[in-house]
Amino acid sequence: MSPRILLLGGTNEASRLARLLAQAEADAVFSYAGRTETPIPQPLPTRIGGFGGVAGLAAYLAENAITHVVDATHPFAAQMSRNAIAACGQTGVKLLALERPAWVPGPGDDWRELETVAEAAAALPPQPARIFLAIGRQGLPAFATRPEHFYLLRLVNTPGKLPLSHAEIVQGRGPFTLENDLALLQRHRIGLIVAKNSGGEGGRAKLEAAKMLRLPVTMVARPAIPAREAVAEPEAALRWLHEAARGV
Ligand code: 3Y8
Ligand code: NAP
Repeated sequence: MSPRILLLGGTNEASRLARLLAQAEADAVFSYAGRTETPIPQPLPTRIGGFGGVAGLAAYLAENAITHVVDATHPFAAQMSRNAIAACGQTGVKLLALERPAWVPGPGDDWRELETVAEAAAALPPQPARIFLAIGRQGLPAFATRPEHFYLLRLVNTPGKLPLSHAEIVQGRGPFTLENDLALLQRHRIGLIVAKNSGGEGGRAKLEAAKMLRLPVTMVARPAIPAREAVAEPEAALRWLHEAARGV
């Protein structure tokens, strides 16, 4: 029986795998959480919204006769990944993570690596600074305790009320370019960047720009996710699915 695939998306790699699966005319469904107003359309049948925890995901797998799950969610989407491990464990559905490697500092990078967003807020400099808070929307409340700084925020959708008083928002979905991020940092006279160690190419430009402008970066480490079979490239995930189709 050919695999019926659930692809948990929301990253550049997930979109690349979706194109490969569509070209292969695979029996696959793409899944978004529904975090943004108009997510990029995908070349696969797409569902949007949570499943309802582990039980909801297990039920979805059974009701849709899913045989293989590829978790290509973002490294900070740890709850979704934990739920996928649990639900696939309960139902016997095969699970593969498509997860890009973390960024590592190189020559010329001035990084301070911290474990959590809260630690990053606590570690901000004592004197007022102009900070590019490039972590999206969900982590912002941690910085409400540091109102003395100016924050430049880049958000996919402009939200309602912000927990930060001294802040300016630019709207952006990414992938971002070096030219764009250099201009952004210079235009807003940024002195420090706070980023999540997401890996991949879509959010890397700000780090290249920081290196060129000799700006320090506070890098927040990924949350821990329990061990699971994983590959780093969409092509390897496709090979895994082809082998599954041959029953190997
Ligand atoms: C809803 C789907 C693709 C996917 C593109 C990648 C690249 C551009 C870089 C900065 C950092 C940030 C943020 C970011 C990047 C890609 C990728 C990536 C970072 C979309 C998307 C969805 C989301 C959700 C959104 C979060 C937010 C995080 C913005 C679509 C565009 C900061 C993460 O307002 C909100 O609630 C937004 C929430 C989760 C993190 C946060 O906590 O706020 N992504 N991002 C997905 C869903 O509903 O399931 O709208 O089209 C996807 C992408 N975002 O197909 O090429 O592969 O990483 N996304 C971070 O990495 O730090 C921006 O500005 O420099
Ligand atoms: P999360 O905190 O790990 O997940 C919270 C809940 O959101 C999950 O328990 C699940 O709800 C639902 N969910 C998450 N991803 C889903 C998906 N792809 N399909 C269906 N439901 C999903 O997730 P998050 O960090 O908010 O990320 C949400 C989405 O944004 C993911 O697709 C992720 O790939 C993408 N994204 C996140 C980041 C980031 O920085 N966190 C960056 C770029 C893209 P139920 O429990 O109800 O099933």
